[in-house]
Amino acid sequence: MIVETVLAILATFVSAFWIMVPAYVANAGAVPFGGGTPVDFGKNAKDGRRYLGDGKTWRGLIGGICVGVLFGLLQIFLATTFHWDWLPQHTIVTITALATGALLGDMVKSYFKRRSGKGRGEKWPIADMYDLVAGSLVLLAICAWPWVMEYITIWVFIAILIWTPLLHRGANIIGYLIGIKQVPW
Ligand code: CTP
Ligand code: MG
Ligand code: K
Repeated sequence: MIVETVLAILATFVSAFWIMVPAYVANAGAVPFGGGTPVDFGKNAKDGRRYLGDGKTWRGLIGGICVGVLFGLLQIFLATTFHWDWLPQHTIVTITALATGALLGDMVKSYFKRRSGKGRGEKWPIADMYDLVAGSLVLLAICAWPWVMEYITIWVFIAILIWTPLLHRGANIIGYLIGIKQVPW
């Protein structure tokens, strides 16, 4: 009984992580690729502040999506080769939606962050990490609703909410230490 419960909880956390790998990798992958032309081409909105700011670049966007999808392809390869049938079975559609949605959510976040007067890289606690969760899951729901219904239970969703701050904190500290991120958050 206790063993089964522990295994079920573990499986929930592993499934949540497995689902989110393309999104987490895309988000982190944008950092080393970042630089060059900003997505908003340096333009200001009517309030005189940038639409998105210099932290959102085409290279980061495209590069991040590509590594996210690449990791997703690796997951599909591993799951099919080794018959990891108990894990959520990713498809080309789910990994692409998750990777793309993560970075679209991040840009929507930056749009509102600029409107609220916060500068590039300035801390904006909850929004700075759940932007990628909201973006990736919304796009996933749009592109693969039956898949979401099959794999994302309320418990998996809660596990995603728990994983996110842990991984976000860890990844940002690593990025800061190896010098590809300006601030440790
Ligand atoms: N990055 C990028 N393009 C993106 C997303 C991120 O080039 N679409 C790069 C930028 O170099 C950015 C870094 O990854 O500075 C960290 O990403 P993030 O924390 O999302 O951006 P911030 O610099 O904090 O900008 P903002 O305040 O707009 O969130
Ligand atoms: Mg930031
Ligand atoms: K972010």
